Amino acid sequence: MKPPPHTLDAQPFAYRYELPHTALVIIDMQRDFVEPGGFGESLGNDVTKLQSIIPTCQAVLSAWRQAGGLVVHTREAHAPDLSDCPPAKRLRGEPRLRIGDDGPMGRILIAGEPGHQIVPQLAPRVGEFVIDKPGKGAFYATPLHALLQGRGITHLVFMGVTTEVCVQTSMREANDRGYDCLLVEDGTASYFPEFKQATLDMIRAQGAIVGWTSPAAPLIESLYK
Ligand code: C5J
Repeated sequence: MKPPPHTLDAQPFAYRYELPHTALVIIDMQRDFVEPGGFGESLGNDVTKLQSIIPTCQAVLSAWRQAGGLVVHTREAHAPDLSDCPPAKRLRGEPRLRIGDDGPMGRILIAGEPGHQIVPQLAPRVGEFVIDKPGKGAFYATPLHALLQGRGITHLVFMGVTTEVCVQTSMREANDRGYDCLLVEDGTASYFPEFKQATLDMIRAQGAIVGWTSPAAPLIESLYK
């Protein structure tokens, strides 16, 4: 028999999902964005704004794991020879450190370096998927869509950083591929709080044009119903 769908209060209206067909996607909770000395800080950002969501992300991840849901972690990453990093991305602006430069946590945003790792509080477990992505979106030049399709996934719950860059891009990519997406409001952060707020508003406007949003608490509660 099919398990009953979970329902939670969300904006702009209730979000319904079936756990076996839903994946939790945690975007780019990497040391390079969240810890001092990484790419985020080299661009002049205050990384403490991103650190503040770690406890909420841990609570959702723990409940999701306990319920037996599929977990996907993404990391923004480039090959050591930078063959997948367009010059337009590497050379833009005047950062203190560019992608591929040596920093306090190894080469900035390069696969396998310490800064590329997910923060220890949210470290992936065996059996969870870890997707390295060269772009902002989790679907561009990655196997994510095929992987989700292979497992019958139709719904995605998003957390991570940064709200208006990699999270929003990934949600829009997912929406165009037919997934029903929920963004956990207190499980996502931006270096610019006003951009986070604008993104939440944009996503759920016009009858959930990109998807739904809700705080973590109702999502966690729905997992136990
Ligand atoms: C950025 C991201 N901000 N993970 N990456 O360049 O949002």
